[in-house]
Parts: sequence; structure tokens; C-alpha cells
Amino acid sequence: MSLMFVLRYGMRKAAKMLWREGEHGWALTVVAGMCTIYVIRKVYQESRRRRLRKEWDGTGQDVVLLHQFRRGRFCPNLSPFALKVEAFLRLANIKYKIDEETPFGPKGKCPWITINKEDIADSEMVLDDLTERFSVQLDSQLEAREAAVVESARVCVIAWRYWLDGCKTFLKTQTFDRFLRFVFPLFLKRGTKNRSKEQGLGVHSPEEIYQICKKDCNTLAGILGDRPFFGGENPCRADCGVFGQLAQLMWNAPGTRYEALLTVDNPSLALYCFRMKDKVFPDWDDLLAHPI
Ligand SMILES: N[C@@H](CCC(=O)N[C@@H](CS)C(=O)NCC(=O)O)C(=O)O
Repeated sequence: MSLMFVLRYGMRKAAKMLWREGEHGWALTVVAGMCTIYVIRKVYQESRRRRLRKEWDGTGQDVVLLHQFRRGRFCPNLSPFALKVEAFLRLANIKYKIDEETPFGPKGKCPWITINKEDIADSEMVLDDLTERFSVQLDSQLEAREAAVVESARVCVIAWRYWLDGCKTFLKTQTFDRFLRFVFPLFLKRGTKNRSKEQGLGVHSPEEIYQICKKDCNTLAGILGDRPFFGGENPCRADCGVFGQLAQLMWNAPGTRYEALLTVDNPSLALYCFRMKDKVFPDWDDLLAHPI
């Protein structure tokens, strides 16, 4: 007796039983409805996955597809890591395109890239890969000790995130349609509170986070000194990471004491941000999203 026969026989028997017991008709309808929704959802997901894969893979040989959040109103990206990758692509003269439809990648984080049909997640791993793949020489002017000091600036991750203030600045600096503008505050506050605890920063009080951030800014200002860029006369790879972080304070925290950490307490860092903006993103204003 073949397996198919057993399955078909079992299914026919089960269907007969359910239909015979009329009072269970509604239950059958619900189950059948749920199964249909499940199948439609699966089919939709699969066809979307295939469509996207085709698009990503068709980006072009040696052209990077950078998957990131949509443009912000005052800064091209609210992800410091995405801004870092984009700055690197520009400094290294690597051709790239932007995808805003799928900002979260294989590791569940933004940004990530696709290059020559390969997906790479985590900004630092992206930069490692691209440096090797395209023989990028952004750090060639640095001596060993200088390179180590600059790297310490890069790992000095600024303790500010767009979700730290219950998403107030997030809503102010990003663009959404009316529906999302209404819905986001309802869900984001709670969601981001939990995420921030998992990430680590959320266990500190707002004052403690501010103090951590202040200390980091002072350290960065000390490392920069009176040089135009962390790499010296020209930006190096670490400048991309530092700029990605500082740009969030400079442009994505308007009117807050975090912005003042640069504009008032460490003007050398504010000037640095403008210098990087002019050098790497001369089209900054064109990239910005405008209120919907
Ligand atoms: N180490 C990662 C960090 C990326 C990251 O944390 N991205 C944030 C956006 S700024 C994110 O995707 N957060 C979403 C989440 O954690 O669920 C990198 O350098 O790319």
C-alpha cells in the first residue's frame, strides 16, 4: 500500500467525520480559513523573497547594494553604522546603490550589504571585506602607533541612540506617513525600552547615559586634537565610524543636551562633523528626506 494511498484515505475519512458532525461545521470553517491564510502568507513571503533576491543579485558586478534605513530629515541616516558604511563607500570610490526596503539583514541588524550576490552583515565586517576586495588604501598614511590610536577612537561607541528618549527625537528627525506617525509612538516606546535593556545601555539612568556620552566626546576631542580628521590631513577608515556616531549627536538630536556636547562643549568635534560632511557628503542636502 503506497504512502499516498494511506494519506488520501486518511484525509477523506477525516473530512467525512467533520462534515457529518454538523455542529463542528463552524470549527472546520475556522480551521480551513486559518490554513488558507497561512498558505497565502507563505506563498506571498516566498514570492517576495525571490523577487528581492533577484533584485539584489542584479545590482551589477562589483557594485555594492547598501541596505539601510530610509533617509532622515537632518542626517542621511539614523543608523551610525549605515552612515559609516556609506562614508566608507564614498571615500574608497566604490560604486553603490541604496536599498531601503529591507534594512535588516541576515543578522537582524541594519546595515548590511550585497555584493556580487553575496550578503555581508555588520558594518565592521563589511569594511573588512570591501577593504580586501577593492584593495582600499585609506589607512596607508598612518604609522602603526597612530593607526592604533585612531582605532581606539573608532571603538569608542557614542552612548546615544535614537531610541533613548522614548523616540521623541526619532519622530522629530525622521519622516513617516500619517498612519505610522500615529502608530509608532504607541509601540516604539515599549519595544525600544526592552531592546535598550538587552543592548545594555537601557540599564542606565538618563543622567548616567549622558555622562558616559560626555566622557566619550571628551576622549574623541582629545584624540582628534587640532587635526582636521582622525586620519590626519585626510580621513581614514576610522573616520567613517567616528563620523557615523558623531553625526547622530550633531544632526539627529536637535535641541538636546547631546547636540550641545558638540556644539557647546566640544566645538572641535562640531567643526569636524561639518568638515566630514563637506568632504564626503557634498550632496548632503539632496540626500535628506523632506517632511511628508
Ligand atoms: N555591530 C553592528 C551594529 C548594527 C546595529 O546595532 N544596528 C542597529 C541600528 S543602528 C539595529 O539594527 N538595531 C535593531 C535591533 O537591534 O533590533 C554593525 O556594526 O553593523
